[in-house]
Amino acid sequence: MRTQVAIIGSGPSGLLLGQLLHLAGIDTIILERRSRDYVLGRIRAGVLEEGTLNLLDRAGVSDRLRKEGLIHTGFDICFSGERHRIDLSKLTNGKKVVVYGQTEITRDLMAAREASSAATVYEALDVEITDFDTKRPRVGYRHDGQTHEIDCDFIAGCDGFHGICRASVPEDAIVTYEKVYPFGWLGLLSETPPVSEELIYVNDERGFALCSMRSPTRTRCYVQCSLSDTIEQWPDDRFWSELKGRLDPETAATLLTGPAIEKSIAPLRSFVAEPMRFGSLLLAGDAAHIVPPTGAKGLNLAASDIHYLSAALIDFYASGNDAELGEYSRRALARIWKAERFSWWMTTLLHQLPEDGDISTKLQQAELEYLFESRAAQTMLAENYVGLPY
Ligand code: RFL
Ligand code: PHB
Repeated sequence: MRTQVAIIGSGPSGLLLGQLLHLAGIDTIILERRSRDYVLGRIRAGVLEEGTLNLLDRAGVSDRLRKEGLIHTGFDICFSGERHRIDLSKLTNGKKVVVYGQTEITRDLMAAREASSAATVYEALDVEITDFDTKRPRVGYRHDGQTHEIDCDFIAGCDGFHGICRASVPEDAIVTYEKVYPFGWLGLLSETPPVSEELIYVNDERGFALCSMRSPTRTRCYVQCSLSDTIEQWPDDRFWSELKGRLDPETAATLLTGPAIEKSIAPLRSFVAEPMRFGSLLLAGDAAHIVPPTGAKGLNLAASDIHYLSAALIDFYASGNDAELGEYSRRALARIWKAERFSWWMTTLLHQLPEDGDISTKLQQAELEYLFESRAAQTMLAENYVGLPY
């Protein structure tokens, strides 16, 4: 088999790259280890920056998003029993974010791909990439009990944090930076109306909490939990009473609870791999970097990588020279590090960090008080939350 760009992974990065390249007349094959339903069943991100929305417009997959997405012009931070609103639009000249689940974006992108003639292989096993230090890289995999091989010009490593693409790069060619946080997020999705029209981020002595949503009838909430906790230790009742305990009493009193449709624990990590290009192999999204979810940046960073990468590949096929591809890693990383900083800052501001001692509690309190008093501090938060320019 032969294609121009072999894309490994059908998460948002791989699907969006496939769609933008398809619109530019570039041939791709997507190889995905899991089934289509498994990919659609993963509940993850919910908050989209304007840059991500514009890119989805350009990809021609935003009809439903523009109809059903919930426009948010601010959010609350709850601290010491009081809610403080961060007015994103006022602080950023009218910018906003849109709440629309990653699952729905994935569904829209999959539908667009199925409507095109582009190939996707689900349940592609033992994917292996070779010769990416040459101009004729190859990808091998197993499907339906048979082995297959693809010859291509480029391999796009969109296979997430645990994928094989980054892991295939020789150790001496890559530098990684990592911080693992000593706590996790327990997330619960339920068919209940959100407690508030906007998101509420909570810093409480019992730990961080977040009240988010997927629609006017669907709630997504998180509580900071211990890394050793298991889902079995968190029946729905315990989750809801813990969340209520972390919210201010007025909000807690209006919280409607219901059975979990989905519940999962996610570890928190900051991670960057440099560079993002190794000859004919190009990494994008979670394959190259991870942010803790507090700043709602993971999916948005995947989208901005694809903005730079798709433009560089399209330029390569139009001009025949790879100058733009040579700039991909530098351009993407400049934005990635700023999002890493912001996500680390939001995480440190809002979680309980007992291992850092009492001083961290006092510093956090001072930082939050300064934030609530200072328009300059709120502007820093708002312009990062709505997304820095591409
Ligand atoms: P994905 O989505 O992990 O997709 C990678 C795909 O590659 C496949 N794969 C392989 N395929 C073939 N061969 C192999 N060897 C393979 N190994 C893996 C996988 O099955 C998968 O389908 O990476 P991608 O596309 O880069 O997208 C990244 C985003 O999914 C991620 O950054 C966000 O979900 C992060 N995130 C959030 N981001 C936001 O922008 N806003 C948010 O509000 C937000 N909230 C979150 C989040 C992530 C969370 N978790 C659980 C990690 C909330 C949570 C709880
Ligand atoms: C979500 O709705 O899943 C969500 C929202 C905001 C975040 C993280 C996750 O910061």
